[in-house]
Amino acid sequence: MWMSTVARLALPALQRSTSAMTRQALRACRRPGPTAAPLPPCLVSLHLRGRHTLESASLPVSRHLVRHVRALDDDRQMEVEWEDGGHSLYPFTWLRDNCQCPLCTLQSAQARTLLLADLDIHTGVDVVEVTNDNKVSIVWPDQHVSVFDAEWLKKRCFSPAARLAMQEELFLNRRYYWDSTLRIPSADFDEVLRDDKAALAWLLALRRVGMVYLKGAPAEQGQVARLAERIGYLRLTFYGHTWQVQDKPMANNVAYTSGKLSLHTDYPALHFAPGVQFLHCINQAKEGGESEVVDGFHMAEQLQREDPEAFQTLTSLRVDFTDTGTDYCDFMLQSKNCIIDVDADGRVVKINYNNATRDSVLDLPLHQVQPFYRALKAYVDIMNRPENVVTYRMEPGDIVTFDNWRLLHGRKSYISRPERLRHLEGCYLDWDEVMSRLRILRKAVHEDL
Ligand code: OGA
Ligand code: NM2
Ligand code: ZN
Ligand code: ZN
Repeated sequence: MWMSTVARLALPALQRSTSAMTRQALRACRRPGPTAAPLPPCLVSLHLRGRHTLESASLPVSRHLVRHVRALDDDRQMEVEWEDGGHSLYPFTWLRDNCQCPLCTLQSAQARTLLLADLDIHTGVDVVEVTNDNKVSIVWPDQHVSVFDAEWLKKRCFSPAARLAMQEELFLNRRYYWDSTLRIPSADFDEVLRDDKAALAWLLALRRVGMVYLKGAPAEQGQVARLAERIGYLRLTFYGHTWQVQDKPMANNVAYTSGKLSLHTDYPALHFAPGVQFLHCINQAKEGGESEVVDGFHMAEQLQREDPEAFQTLTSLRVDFTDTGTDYCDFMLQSKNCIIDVDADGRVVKINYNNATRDSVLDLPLHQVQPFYRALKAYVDIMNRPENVVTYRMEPGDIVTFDNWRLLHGRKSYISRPERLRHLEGCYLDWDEVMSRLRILRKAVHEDL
């Protein structure tokens, strides 16, 4: 059913705008819908929801025809007039820099061989014209010739709308924020390993929603590594390639006890914390050990609205984190991170917070200490509101995959029984590798359609 419906359902979406797709997928996550019977109510199957996530995988297919080109010599730009009446402007310098000919590009690597030393950033043009196969040809003053594909040019249009569309296609930065009413997207472990469409739906939801639940994995070690290999490679840390979350004597981390873990992101003691985390339940405790998650980006947005001063504090003050011990090898980490990282445009991009590894060294002037605690408390109080927290209980064979830059996760304390040890196996990946696989899968699925 999945295989047959996906093409039919996804193709009409190619005409729809990205924002419409985004809204639809957002609704899909919040709205209760028809779910497969065996799933707990907090999970929503990606089989049924797949079309919503796959829609955002759609790549534009329309063919853009060039009506006319002309050189605007005074501005050193080339203007393209499209058949639909639209116009695009391309600076001469950029066009010369991005000549696609075999002299300027190593075709086998799709990489530039033209040296910046050899680029005249004040170049003019001799001739610009449309070829009869819908390409744009430019003859440069030194008689070098560049030929540009119309579709290639269209995608690289410098208008704000085109740039926005291109960046969204590349990075999928638009997220769906959620609260306790989230029905966690879920998929079948084997299907994600086997089927490209299922894998794509998984990674799209992981990016958009921040979390996907996989069911049906064997309850034995090695499964998170298989899943990481489906993407590329995992991220090695001092806790090993994969790591065993168990109640251990002389634990080198609070996670390796039976105690409660308050909402946290993993590894703020690193300046570049792992972007993605997989946790596989091999054995669950009889009493306790339930999991909790919140959408850290959504919580940051709420904090910004309710308490802008606290938001300002947490996005500007750098906090010390520390982690010392021995595992994969011995380690003595120190980091300085803002609790909430924002980009140059003020958008939240990463949460760094684990109360266990927050250092007693606090490199702040005396007068900022109390305001810092007040701000942190305000953020944590918002996170802990019941209307924001999603609670679930992992059972053997379940794997939770989530955005460790965005979600904060925790677990309730549990009663440790040596004869039936609670056991999760985990590993990390980084977003670059996950997004790389997502783009490849999207291209493959798109070409298939
Ligand atoms: C961890 C962690 C969750 C759990 O190991 O960092 O968050 O359920 N574990 O044990
Ligand atoms: N491990 C120990 O920030 C942290 O200490 C998270 C979690 C790998 C499960 C480390
Ligand atoms: Zn060239
Ligand atoms: Zn954790």
